[in-house]
Amino acid sequence: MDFVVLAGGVGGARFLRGLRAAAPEAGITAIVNTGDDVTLHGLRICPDLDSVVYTLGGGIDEERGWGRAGESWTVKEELTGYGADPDWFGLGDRDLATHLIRTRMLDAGYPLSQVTAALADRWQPGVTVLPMSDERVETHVVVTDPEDGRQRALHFQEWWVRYRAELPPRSFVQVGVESARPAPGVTEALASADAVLLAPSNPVVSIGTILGVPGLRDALLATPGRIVGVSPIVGGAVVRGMADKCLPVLGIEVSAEGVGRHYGARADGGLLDAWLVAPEDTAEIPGVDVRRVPLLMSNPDTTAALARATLDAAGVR
Ligand code: GDP
Ligand code: FO1
Ligand code: CA
Repeated sequence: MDFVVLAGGVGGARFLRGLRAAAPEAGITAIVNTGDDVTLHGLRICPDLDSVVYTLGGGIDEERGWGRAGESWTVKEELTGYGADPDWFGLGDRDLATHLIRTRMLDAGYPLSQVTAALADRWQPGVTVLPMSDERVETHVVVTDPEDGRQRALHFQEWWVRYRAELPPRSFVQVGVESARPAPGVTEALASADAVLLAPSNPVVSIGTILGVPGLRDALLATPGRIVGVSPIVGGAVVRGMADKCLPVLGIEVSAEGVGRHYGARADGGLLDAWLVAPEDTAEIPGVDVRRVPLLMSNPDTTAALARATLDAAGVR
């Protein structure tokens, strides 16, 4: 069996870990969002790729959901000592090694997909980890500056980390997406998938960004398997993070039903054959097989159970 998962960072990574446990014999390919990627202190940082590889490789800091376990922050403190901008992004000493390797390989001309494979070789994630594209696509956020009411764009990471998404977002722009293509292996994986799963990731800046890569959505809809999504909204709220700050920008209700309707029914030109929501939520989505199952990935067992439910909905278990 071959499964493809569209994933962002913490939600995608945890779901992938559960799927790997639920279907150890399956071939799993993760198509990971790269819109969060940023260059800081001269280094290229790929948060969602790193969350996925670190989580599946056992190197993740579980509580943060990003960066390395057992981290230290000496370099960050030294950078602050020099007054080096930016001081609001947490670069851990162990994590820095990943960015140094990645930056060196990118500068040498290797595409991001090959850099990711090289980094994953150390971590042995047990799934194939693909960036959504080898071309740079960066999510920027247009906000209204509270000081002067003027609109300005800032990188998603500055909005998310420096301002904690407190500046009201007017729109999200994927800079560079027009000239991006699916990374090598992406359309091939989708063409031969027995099921494609939309992880419980941020529907706007994770899943939405992946689907915005020209050609990717069409490849997804042409997949022979069923497309099954998992709601990132449980009990009417995000489980963590600030997707509830992103959804309204696209007019999406912060609910399991709202996100499911946004993805839409495959039968009506949307994406979903099935949609998993938590028992405490309801979702009426014509044309979509909605199933209510526990959705909290609070430990390996509940996460594997969620993954199994997803495979049941995909008709592959
Ligand atoms: P990010 O890139 O680090 O923000 O991670 P993702 O985009 O992959 O996922 C973020 C989303 O994961 C948030 O909107 C959360 O609501 C969702 N999430 C986190 N933990 C869980 C969980 O245990 N269950 C479900 N259903 N969603 C979760
Ligand atoms: N998220 C934070 O909230 N604060 C940070 O200081 C921070 C540093 C950081 C460093 C490397 C990395 O791969 C991810 C990092 N993240 C941090 C997470 C990152 O901002 C994610 O893109 C968002 O959490 C949403 O995906
Ligand atoms: Ca992310």
